Amino acid sequence: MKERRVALPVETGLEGLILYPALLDGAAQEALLAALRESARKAPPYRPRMPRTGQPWSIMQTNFGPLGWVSDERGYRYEPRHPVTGDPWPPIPAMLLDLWARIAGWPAPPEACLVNIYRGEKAKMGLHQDRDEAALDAPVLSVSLGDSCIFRVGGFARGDRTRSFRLASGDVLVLGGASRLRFHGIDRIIPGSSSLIEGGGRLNLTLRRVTKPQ
Ligand code: MD6
Ligand code: FE
Repeated sequence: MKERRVALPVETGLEGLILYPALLDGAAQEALLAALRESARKAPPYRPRMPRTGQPWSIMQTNFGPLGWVSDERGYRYEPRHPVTGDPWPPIPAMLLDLWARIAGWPAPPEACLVNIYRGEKAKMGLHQDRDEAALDAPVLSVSLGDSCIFRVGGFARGDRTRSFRLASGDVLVLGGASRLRFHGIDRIIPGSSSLIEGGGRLNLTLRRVTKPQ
């Protein structure tokens, strides 16, 4: 995948939380979007539900890779198959595996690529920790496409002080090291901030190592 030659990480002030603004240029964003659309034909987006209550989320999701992260009445977990079609998830697109190899600083490939799909003004994601992975020493690498969002990050307890910043199309965020278990979430999407996705909206891809490498 073609990326900007100079991709300097921005100091976020939080150790292990690294932002690469516009790491993917316009052409790379278009190419990635095309690859995602192709793969998503085999793994159609579905609406996850909250554990216990079954309340539907405001966003849609799908996954690529040997494992996919799912949420429903039975809880949060990784599954090898799509909850609606019952098929294995399609492979993680090669350009995302390349990005992981270059940026994650982790010796084994990712096993899961969770796709979050935000459409409309009500789409958001509450404060959460990513902690369903056995390989908690591996970072989570996130790629944003389409409309910008307000990303909020806090501490290690839900009530800790938080701060927020924007994530724009092509930005890559690494949540690792001392920040791996920080609470974080998406307050809202900023409509009309990108023309990448027809009709607006935002996609976020999170690449994760789930199992500990042998
Ligand atoms: C999102 N991102 O950007 C949601 N998790 O739509 C996440 O939950 C996230 O951006 C772990 C690491 C990076 C992230
Ligand atoms: Fe997360």
